[in-house]
This record gives sequence, C-alpha cells and structure tokens, in this order.
Amino acid sequence: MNTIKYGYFSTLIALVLFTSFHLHSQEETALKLWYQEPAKKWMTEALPIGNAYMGAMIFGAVEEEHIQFNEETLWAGGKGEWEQYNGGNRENAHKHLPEVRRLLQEGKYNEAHQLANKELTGIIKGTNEQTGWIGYGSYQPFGDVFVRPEHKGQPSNYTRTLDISKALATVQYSENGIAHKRTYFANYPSRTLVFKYENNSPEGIDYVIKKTTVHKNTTTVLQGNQLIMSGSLENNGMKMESRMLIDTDGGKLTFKDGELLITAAKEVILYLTAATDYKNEYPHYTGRDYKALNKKTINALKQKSYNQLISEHIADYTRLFSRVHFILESADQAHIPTDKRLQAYAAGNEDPQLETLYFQYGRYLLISSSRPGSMPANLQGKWNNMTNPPWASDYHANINIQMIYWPAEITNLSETHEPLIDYIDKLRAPGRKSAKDFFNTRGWIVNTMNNPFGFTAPGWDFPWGFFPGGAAWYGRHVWDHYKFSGDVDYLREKGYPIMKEAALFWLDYLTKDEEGYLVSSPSYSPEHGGISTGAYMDIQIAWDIFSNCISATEVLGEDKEFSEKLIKAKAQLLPLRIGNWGQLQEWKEDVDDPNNKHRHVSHLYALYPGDQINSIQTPKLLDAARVSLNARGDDGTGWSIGWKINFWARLLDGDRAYKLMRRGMQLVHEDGVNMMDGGGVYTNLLSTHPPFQLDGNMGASSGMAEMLLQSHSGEIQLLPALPKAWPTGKITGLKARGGIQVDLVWKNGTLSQVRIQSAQDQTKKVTYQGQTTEIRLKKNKAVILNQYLNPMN
Ligand code: FUC
Repeated sequence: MNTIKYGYFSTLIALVLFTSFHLHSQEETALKLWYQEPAKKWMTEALPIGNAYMGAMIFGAVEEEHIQFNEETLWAGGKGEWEQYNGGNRENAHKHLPEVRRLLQEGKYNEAHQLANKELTGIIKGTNEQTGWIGYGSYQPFGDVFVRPEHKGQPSNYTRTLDISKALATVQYSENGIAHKRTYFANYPSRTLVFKYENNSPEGIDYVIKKTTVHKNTTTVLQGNQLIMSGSLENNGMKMESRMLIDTDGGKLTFKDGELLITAAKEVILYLTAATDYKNEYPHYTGRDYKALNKKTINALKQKSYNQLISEHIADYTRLFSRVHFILESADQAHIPTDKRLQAYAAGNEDPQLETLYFQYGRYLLISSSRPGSMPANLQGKWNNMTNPPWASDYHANINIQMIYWPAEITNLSETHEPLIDYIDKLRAPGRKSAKDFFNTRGWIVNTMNNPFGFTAPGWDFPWGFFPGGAAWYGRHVWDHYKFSGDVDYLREKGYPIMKEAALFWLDYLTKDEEGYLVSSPSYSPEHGGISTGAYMDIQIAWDIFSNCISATEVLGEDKEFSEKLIKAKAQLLPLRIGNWGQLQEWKEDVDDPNNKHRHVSHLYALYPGDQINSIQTPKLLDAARVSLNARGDDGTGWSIGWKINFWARLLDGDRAYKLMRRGMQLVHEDGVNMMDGGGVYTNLLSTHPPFQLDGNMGASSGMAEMLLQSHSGEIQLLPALPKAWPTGKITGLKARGGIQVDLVWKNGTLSQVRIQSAQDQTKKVTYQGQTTEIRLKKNKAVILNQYLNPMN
C-alpha cells in the first residue's frame, strides 16, 4: 500500500480530459421511453409521472386521453370507525410470550406456532372486496381526467414518449392535416400536475374535459375556471378535494352533465392539484387543512405562466437527476421503440443503452415518488388505480420499502431518502406501544406491514406477519443517511435517537439459549419456514443495529454506557453458522432445504444490505452465502431478482450480477399475482412481481451501482463487479460513504480514470483489483487517479 500526497495542480487539465470522454454525447437520446401506440393497460403500458405528492398514469389515446391520478394520503381505513385499529395492537399479548418460549425450549414447535399465531398477531377487522383489509385500509385512487379533442380522420405519425432526463411526457400525432401535441409533467415545487394540449389548426378545435372518481361521496362543480371535486371516502370519511385550473385561448367554457366543453381552442392547459385531511400524527392521523392547502397551491399557480412552471419543473428535477451520468459504449438503439427493444432484448439482443436507461429509470421513479415533505414511496410508488390494490399498496418492511430506497444514497439522491426517515420517525410512537403490548420490552418495533395510520403490530397470520426486525432494519437507512452524507448534526438530532430506541428493543427481546448465546425467540424468517428460536435475519439485524449504534456513539462522543451494553450483547449474539451442505444457515436449527427456491433470501441480510459478511473479515461465511444463493437460483419475483443483483455484486461476481439484471429486465405481460418466478418488466419498464411493484426497479438500480462502486467495508472499491458485457463505459456522480463522490471511466474492462471528491477532509483507502492505496482527501478538492491508483493531479 502506498500513500499519495494530495496534489493541487493540473486538476483542471485532468478534469477536462475526464469530462470530454467521448461517450457523453450518446446520453441525450438514450434517456427516453417511447412507443408508437397509445397505452391500453394501466399497469403494463401507461407511463408514470409524479411530483411525490401526486402520481399520474398517462395513456395517450388519440380519441380520448385518460389520465389516472393519485394523491399519496388518500387511504381507506385508519379513520372514523376504523381508528381503533390504528397500530393494530393487542393489549397484554405479551402475557403469552413466556409460554411460547417455554414450548420452544421443550421442542414443541407446532404448539408454539399455534399459540403465537393466536395470541401474538395484530388486529384488523377482516377483509372485504371493496377495499381489502378493513381497518388496516388500503391506498386509494383519487380520480381520472379524460380529454376528448375534436377528432376527424385517421391519425398518423403517432408517438408517445417519456423523457426521463427532464421528466416530461409527450404525445404527438397528426390528424386531418393538423398537428397535435400534448405535454405532461409533475411539478414538485408548485405541487401540481400540468397537462397541455396544443394543435395548429388555424381556427382551433373543441375539447371536452371530464374529471371523474370512483368515490361516490363526491361532487364536481365548475367555479370560474376551476373544476373542483370534493367530498369524502365512503369507507372512513376521509375528506378529499382536487382542483383543476383550466387555462385556454379558446372560446366558451360550458359545463354540462359533468363535462366541460371548450370551443375553438389552439391550446388548453390543465393544472391539477389534490389533498386530503390526513396528517401523519399518531394516533388520529387527521387534521390537515386540505382546502386551504389547495387554495394556496392554486393561487400561487395563478402567479406563474406555463413557461415558468415548466422551467421551474425542469430545473428542480434535473438538479437531482443530472447528478449521475451513466454511459456504456454500445450501438445506438434509441430509434427503436422501447417495447420493440425489450422484445429484442428478451430474445438475447445486446443493448447496454437499454440497461443504462433502466438504471436511470429507477432514479426517475424515486425522484417522482419521494421528495422532502412527502410520504415515502409505497409498494407502487404513488401510482395505483384500484380500490383494493395488491397488498394494500402499503409499506412492507420485511424487504420492500427498504429496497425502494436502496438506490437513494449511492445514486446521489439523498434528499429522496428523507420522506422515509421522517416516516420511520413517526412510527416510533405506535411502535413503542407494539413493543410493550406484544413483548413487554422497551424500544419500538414495526413488523411486516406498515400503513399511514401507524400499524406497527405483527400481521394477522404467521409466518408472514411476524417480523419485529423491521424497525432495526429501518435503522440501517437512518444510519446510511448519515454515513453517505457525513452530517453529524442530523445524526445527533434525528438519526441516533431513532436507532437507539430500535436497539433497545433487541436488548430486551433477545434471550439466552442453552449455550448462552443471545437468540431471538420466537422468530420467523420472513414469509416462510416454521417458528424458530433463532431466525438468522433477526440476529443479523440485531448485530447491524448494535454495531451502527456503537459507531454512532463514537462519532457523537456520547452515550458510552449504552454503547458498552451493546458491545457486550453483540459479543453474545448467536454466531452465524454454516450448515450441513455448506450453506449459510437461515435458522439456528440446521434445517435449510437445498431445493428451496423461496423469493426471500433473508439470511443473506448480512451480505446485503448489511456488511457483517465480507471477503476480508469473513471469507468462509462469504463462501457459505454463495452456496445458499446458488441453491436459491436465478429466478424469482421482480424484487427477489433485484436483491440477487445486489448479492452477486457484493460477492464480486459481475457476470452473475449482470445475468440477474438481464433476468430482471425480461419482458413480461402477466399482470396477475405470481409468487414464484415471474419477475421482469412490463413495456413501460415498470418492474413486476407480478404485479407491478416499485421495489424491483429500485433493486436493479442499486444493484447496478453496487457493481461499479462499493463502500460498505470502509474502503472505496472501484469497479468491484464489472461484468464483461460492459467493457467500456463511464459513470459520474455515484456516492460513497463519507460524503464522497466518485466518477469512473473504464476501457476494455480496465479502469482508466477515477475522480474522487470529498465533502470533508479525510483519509480513505481505495481498492481496485487487489491493489489498495490510501489517499488524503481535502474538502471539495478532487483527486484523480489512474488504473494503478497513481495520482494524475
Ligand atoms: C412481501 C413479499 C411478497 C410481496 C409483498 C408485497 O411480503 O413476500 O412477495 O412483494 O411483500
């Protein structure tokens, strides 16, 4: 290992060299999804836009445009008569815990499971067809906008496009000699969805506009040039209102039978906003002045022109999106419509540009569904058209919501992580009650399913419902937000208190087994297998939260006494074990089935997103993890494949990671529910379980980033899992822990340059293909290294 003296000169020259890398120009055209036909199906074809508060799906039919939209807080359950189910808690359930533990100790696993499944489950109130889980609730669609332009003759030159470099959707076609253009975008600073219709007919054409909703307790009125829909949800009385401002150069506006007629217009612009009286405040979750909020939004809009709004939107969006550029040398195939490209890809065509598009699409979806002040992205981001959506379109905390946020830090979108951290913070109040009611412990927990109404209890059936590890897993996000940013104030004021309380639960919940190790009893490995005295995911998560809290106390220089307790407990945790076929054990009991293809690979938490298993400190466990992963196979649901990309990246096997990535990008048409091996993408590039779930997109984006850069071991690992399929390329703007930004260029499979810039003074180890160099980084001064890790500036 050699130590490099930081050089101050020639940075500029090297920078110019770096940025002028010839692949750059390809990117512009590559960041588009485009099609030659309108979408027929919401899930598989329509195109999503979102400003984090609201989402919309655009279909693009010529005769009648359909825009289905959502507002993030419109949920059934949780209010009115359902408020009593908030939290889902069961008072004094913990009285049964000693008995469950006793049965387990006596080896009576069946009885233990029966008792746990009866007494330690959370409470909802049955199910119905309208909204699914009553009491728990479900995410609801808000409404639909339909726009019918006057239509004569046959359309030609039809295109439907989503440009993710600017977050703009367009539809263009000609008809009867008239050119039509529609533009759609979702503006976050102004909290508005904007839809613009233009035609070049000399005298303009007529447009008929309709705003509808499936929610019956609502009315729609025209007030001046605003179409206002207001009312409440039948299910729980949640109040809702949307306002659509109509701006046109056309003639008359008439409103009749729920339809708005605009005559002789060359331009119609619709500005849509929506809100509810939901408020993320335990225990009532209500009280937002939604009408005042909408009025304020609309009044502010009136002060801005369309051009100002679109510029504001593009500036706001690109400030985040354009931090990362990822370019792979390849033939330009952007002229081929995306659905056709996916077909060719499924047939084996090589299309690295499609892969970088898919990587960036994850970032697009994250920016569109999660911004400061919003709720976190749910299972479908903010997009849902059903009153009884799959899994309530909720926040699942035994992998799904966490995976949605995996790309947030490494792909330089730290701000998008904030809604998750705020949401986690708000779950502490109900989560404390769950910890008390079910386990009589300190601290806070969540289990498998979380909703906006503080549901933190175990689910209502086991194994899937039992997962108190959710909160400590959230703790890893809270910690990583600090690790990537280096923001000590955040850690002190917000992050550490959340983490500490999550660790407290584990200090109290873990019990000693017959060998004196601390185990998690009872426990279940997420969603499969029987009850256990030590599901390893729990142990690994406890290890993780203990380790990160210990590190946090060191950074903050406080809480030494607590840290000592954690150090002691950590040393007593049941050690990870290698089982009878060389596998990493999923449970304390050596019962893993080598033929088990289950989608959850929870016992590899320590490999990713955790860092307990790595090639330097735990090579044998790393091998065992590989054995387990090979046995699980390369299929799965969309998110399961996403997880496997990250695993193989951490196992430093770029080609296998790439294989999984390709597998996850297989074109799928099925939109029902497939729990096994149907994962892939739809033509709109949304990842599918099936059905559509956002986690698969995000797992892929994060996995691709992990193939190129890793920093969990404390060292910055450059191109740790570069696949042969990406011989020449460049990625700029990725983040490493420590507030470090990394740009990489490689040619013919070999690193040619790396540029590293830190937000603070520090010394860091950098590794590439077995060589390690220690570099001294000065705040905001870039260091440029060549393939031998020698400085170029
Ligand atoms: C987890 C998974 C399922 C599904 C659901 C939303 O529980 O096991 O596959 O993704 O979340």
